Amino acid sequence: MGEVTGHEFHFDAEPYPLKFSPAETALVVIDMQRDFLEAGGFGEMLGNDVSLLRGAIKPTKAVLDAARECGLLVIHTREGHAPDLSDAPASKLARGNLETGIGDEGPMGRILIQGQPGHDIVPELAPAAGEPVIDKPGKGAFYSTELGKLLETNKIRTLVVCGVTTEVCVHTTVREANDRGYECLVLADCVGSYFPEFQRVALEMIKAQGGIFGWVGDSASAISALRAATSVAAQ
Ligand code: C5J
Repeated sequence: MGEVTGHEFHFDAEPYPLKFSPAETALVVIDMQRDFLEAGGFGEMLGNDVSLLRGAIKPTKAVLDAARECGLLVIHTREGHAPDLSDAPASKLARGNLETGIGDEGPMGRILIQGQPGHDIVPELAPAAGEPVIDKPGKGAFYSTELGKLLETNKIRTLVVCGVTTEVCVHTTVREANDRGYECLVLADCVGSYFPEFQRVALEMIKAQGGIFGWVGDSASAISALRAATSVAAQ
């Protein structure tokens, strides 16, 4: 496949189309982990309806396939901590006054601990060989990780963002990215929240005021833009 430098493509998005160059674009899939998305995991244990998050799996898989086909850098993140919890602030461990919380034995192993079954990415969206997986102790994917360096090394300017949850780790990461100069496109059907009202408002907030910290699109229009880029590259 040829390189698509010199061509500019655009994603249909709100508040206006977002120009991108595939060589400078990465797909970032945030925290699609079993503990958040699967029945019997930590999220459900806390009383959440995981079906509200699971709806994002299928469109995200379709975007993942199109991004891989187009040769985009694909990055996955996971929220979690070292087994000794040395990277977990006391405030995070105490938050919620939970009887069973981070680091405790939960329904899918120790909750949000690296290497435990619940910390894994759901099998439908498993990283392909060579795709970077960023382990992050916070809500934002830049805090205390190598993500910034990875994007700089690969000369990335645009991030296409999928993942969970919309108002927490997706928002925090997009805000961090925006302040670092990245253009972020959040795909509405590829992100999910346990709270339908938060999902709606979180997406509104991103694109308000002329795209105050990003753009909002959907999987169908992102896939069509990626396919256009892929077909130019194949010529
Ligand atoms: C994420 C959370 N990934 N809601 N975590 O959003 O605690």
